[in-house]
Amino acid sequence: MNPERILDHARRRIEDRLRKSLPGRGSAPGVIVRAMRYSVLGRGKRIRPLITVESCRACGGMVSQALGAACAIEFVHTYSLIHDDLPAMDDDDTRRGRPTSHKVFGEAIAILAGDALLTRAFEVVAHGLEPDTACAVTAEIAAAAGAEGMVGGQALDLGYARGNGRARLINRVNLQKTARLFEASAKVGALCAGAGTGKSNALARFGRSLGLAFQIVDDVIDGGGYAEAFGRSRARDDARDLAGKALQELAVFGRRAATLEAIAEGVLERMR
Ligand code: GRG
Repeated sequence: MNPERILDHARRRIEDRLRKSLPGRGSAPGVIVRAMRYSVLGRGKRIRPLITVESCRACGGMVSQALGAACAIEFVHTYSLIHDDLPAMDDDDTRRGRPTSHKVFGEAIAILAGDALLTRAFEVVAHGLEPDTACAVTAEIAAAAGAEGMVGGQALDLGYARGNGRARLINRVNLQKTARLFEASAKVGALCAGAGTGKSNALARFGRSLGLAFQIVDDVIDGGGYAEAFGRSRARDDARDLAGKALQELAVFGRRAATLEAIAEGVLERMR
């Protein structure tokens, strides 16, 4: 099978597991269940969970070993999107091609749906993995999502930064807000496969560089952030360099990393 077909197949398995990992109707107040399902089951690219399952395969594991953790990461990502869209943050009306959660369910329910997704993520990890793996995966996802990761990056992005030059600040925001969760996505795949530290660290570096490239590409498409600060041309070059750096980390995995290579190439493809 070529990498694109493997990724299509993995994406279908992720969609299926996401659906099954969300609370069902009747298990919680209906409006919370509907709001959680509405945001997660929208049209997301699923790049983070794909990185997780393919990192697991690159280390010799099977997709099934990493599916639960991959869904947990997508839940954390979706929670961050719901909260980012709120009037107190970016105040966005649309997300994934349809009205944002707070436009449909109101602000209070959007906040609670985000909270419930964040906690569901850790429930899925706790129930789906061996205790030692669950513990390591929990620590990695929590660190990437918390104050030293995504939440801190968001705070910096909202203007709560001190003593940083503009360039340094943008790089820090991109690292914490976006790249840390990519790094965790790759590392968690390695953990689920039971990989040693050499492979796990190589994948973490792959995820971090790819996450930085992903954010710059996003800024090139939107014309904001990195592209606004440094100009589109430099932003494009830097995104290519970072994706190249990510690809170099895959050399030790040989053909087993062909789908991760395709994911990295797909990130650059978005800016063409
Ligand atoms: C509210 C704690 C908190 C954090 C918010 C993720 C985030 C931090 C904000 C979202 C806005 C933004 C531009 C984030 C940078 C990362 C990014 C490009 C997110 C969008 O990810 P995609 O393109 O989205 O993978 P889909 O919908 O495809 O999953």
